[in-house]
Amino acid sequence: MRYQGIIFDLDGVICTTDHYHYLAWKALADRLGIPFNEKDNNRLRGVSRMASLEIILEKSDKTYTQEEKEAMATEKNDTYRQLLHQITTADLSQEVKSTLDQLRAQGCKLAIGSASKNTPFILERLGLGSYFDAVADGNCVTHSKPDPEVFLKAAEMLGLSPAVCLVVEDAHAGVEAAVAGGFECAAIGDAKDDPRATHHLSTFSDLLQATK
Ligand code: B16
Ligand code: MG
Repeated sequence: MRYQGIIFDLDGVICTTDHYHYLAWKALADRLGIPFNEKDNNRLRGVSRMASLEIILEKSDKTYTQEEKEAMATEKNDTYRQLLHQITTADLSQEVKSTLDQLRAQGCKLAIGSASKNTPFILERLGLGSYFDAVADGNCVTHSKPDPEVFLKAAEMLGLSPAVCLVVEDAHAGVEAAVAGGFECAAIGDAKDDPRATHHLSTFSDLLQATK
């Protein structure tokens, strides 16, 4: 086994909550009269809630106070949390669960490294509430991706150095964070062709080959 630990991004890697993020930001943007489409949404991958809001407001001709921005972020999160209630254990794909189980059976420690403050709730909905050996998320970091803090925290929780861990990411900001932290990275989805990644996964189960 090439790695002792694997740190997974959540949104866009373990599950497809990225579409719910899009719907919730879209509802806010529509209300504010700001253009926002799926392509704009790709810029928000792996980016923290407040940083995402700043990106959306780039297309607004109004300026808002910090208080107004915080109210907007709360409005988006309330919509997002409502949508998250639709998630059930059926939203965890068989491919993802079986790949995780096989990696664990090979002796690999498994962790989450996500920017999302909703990570515990999402893992619970997916039936993965106590599955991972460590969970580092938006609640325990002060710097968001592309800063490596969340992955360094996850590695520390696993008791492993970055050199023996692999990070799996769907966001360019996440690939950048992994490399900055001294991790090798497997890129999937939107970030699949990122040249900074060591492995380029067409599908989640390609990890079994990449980690051999
Ligand atoms: P929340 P990840 C990230 O999750 C999402 O990709 C990003 O779109 C979101 O803004 C961020 O979490 C914060 O999420 O508002 O739930 O705290 O990809 O790092 O798992
Ligand atoms: Mg992601």
